[in-house]
Amino acid sequence: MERTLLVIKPNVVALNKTGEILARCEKEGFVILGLKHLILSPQEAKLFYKIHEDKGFYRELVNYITSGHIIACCLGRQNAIRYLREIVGDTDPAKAAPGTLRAMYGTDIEHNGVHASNPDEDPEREVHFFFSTHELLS
Ligand code: 3AN
Repeated sequence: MERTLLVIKPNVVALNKTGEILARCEKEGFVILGLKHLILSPQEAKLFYKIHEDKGFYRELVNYITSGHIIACCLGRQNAIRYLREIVGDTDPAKAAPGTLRAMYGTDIEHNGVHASNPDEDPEREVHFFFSTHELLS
């Protein structure tokens, strides 16, 4: 079973949509291996998004993800990394296919509702950013 990371971003958590999203993931065959409710500090957020530090939207990205409680969720499934990206949809909610999480819960490209690990950006690093080994079901 492969692992990946899903983050439900602050405005979606505030809308009380966490259960709905986790139920969708389970329905899609994912197992919840780890689950955490937390607020990132600006330092932690900068580290998490370090790969984007030279982008024009970096400051806004850090401001958004630190603006309230988030849910970090480690999900397991066969082909988890690519399958989660499929159900999350395009980075821009306006371009995301109907029924994808970003189409359903995102408002615009800066506030796209959820994060899913990118296969090219070390999903295991992202899982371990939030969870130590003993916190995860194996
Ligand atoms: P994805 O999350 O789909 O892999 P990335 O890695 O290109 O997208 O971008 C990381 C995050 O940065 C996105 N989830 C989105 O919140 C934000 N972002 C990406 N592109 C833009 C943009 N052009 N303007 C504002 N925010 C952006």
